[in-house]
Amino acid sequence: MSEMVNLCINLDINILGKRTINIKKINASTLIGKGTLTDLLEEVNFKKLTLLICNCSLTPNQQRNLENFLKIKVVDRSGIIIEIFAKRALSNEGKMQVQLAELIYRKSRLVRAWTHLERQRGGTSFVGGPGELQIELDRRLIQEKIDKIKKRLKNVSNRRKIQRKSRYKNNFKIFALVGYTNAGKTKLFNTLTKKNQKSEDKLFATLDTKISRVYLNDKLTIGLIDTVGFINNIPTQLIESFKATFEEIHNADFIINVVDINEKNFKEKIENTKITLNEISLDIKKVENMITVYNKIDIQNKKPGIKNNRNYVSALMGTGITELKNILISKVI
Ligand SMILES: Nc1nc2c(ncn2[C@@H]2O[C@H](COP(=O)(O)OP(=O)(O)OP(=O)(O)O)[C@@H](O)[C@H]2O)c(=O)[nH]1
Ligand SMILES: [Mg+2]
Repeated sequence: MSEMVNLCINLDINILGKRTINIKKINASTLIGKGTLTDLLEEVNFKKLTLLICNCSLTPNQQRNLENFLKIKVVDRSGIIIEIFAKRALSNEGKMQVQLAELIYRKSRLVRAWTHLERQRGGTSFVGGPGELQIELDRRLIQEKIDKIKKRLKNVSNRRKIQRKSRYKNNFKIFALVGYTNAGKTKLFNTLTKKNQKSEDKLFATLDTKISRVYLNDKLTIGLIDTVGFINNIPTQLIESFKATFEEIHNADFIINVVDINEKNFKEKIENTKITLNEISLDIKKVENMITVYNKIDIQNKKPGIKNNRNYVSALMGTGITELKNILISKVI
């Protein structure tokens, strides 16, 4: 629940109520049973709610039926995450990838998804969708748009391949930073590369991949990649549309998983990162060889350096970085 609350805060959504509903038997058409649904309707009317967010995956049918019954906009976890990505995308490539995810999400839904585009248009009523005929037309248009964007993204991917080839000519070993959103990947990237990429206390601050050199010592140089962060159960639409971004992770020689040690469930997050890497079909050997970096130790006043085979660092304070560099050196020589 707290993660969903955080996602909502990142979208400036004013949360007026939270509820955990234990579902004994999933209702195929509305997810939750009639009794709970009637209670919800009362709450919606009483509090004059305008949006219901379900922290789970809804089928297009369930979403539509819930909207029709409650007469408010209903959105699921995937919809919310895609919405944040849409808010964050700045580069052309990022925008294209998010738009593709949105279109794939919308294609299967009879109702219009709750997208940033809709809000920009200044629409006041999110209730219901267009008539059936209009929906068919929309679907065809959506498919056409999907095909178009996919084609353009293919060009991006080809361009990336050429860039990567020239990198290999330089005989560079490449390390990719991965891990949960907000773990401090970009901060660590900045510390190691002496760059100044935007590192902020918000979810999915980074959507675009950056690569830069790290001088490990007088002789050794590596390439370091900073990329989009993960979250538990990334919507499949995003995985599909961020292919070009994930290709960079595939082409890295080594993976560094950045973990915020202050998170209560940081161990779970390490596992979730591994699951996501499997979902994007990363070579299992690279996952097994992954270097895990425990970041933000300054908050707990923990000692930097290596203890029990763990790298403790503070990307913010720059502590534990020499030890981490030594680990990276040991991987490349
Ligand atoms: N106290 C402390 N804060 C840190 C440290 N590293 C990063 N942060 C802060 O944590 C927040 C997130 O850092 P980012 O570097 O943007 O995290 P990220 O993993 O790149 O996040 P995404 O791009 O969203 O995936 C920022 O406010 C950073 O200043 C650290 O070592 N100590
Ligand atoms: Mg980042």
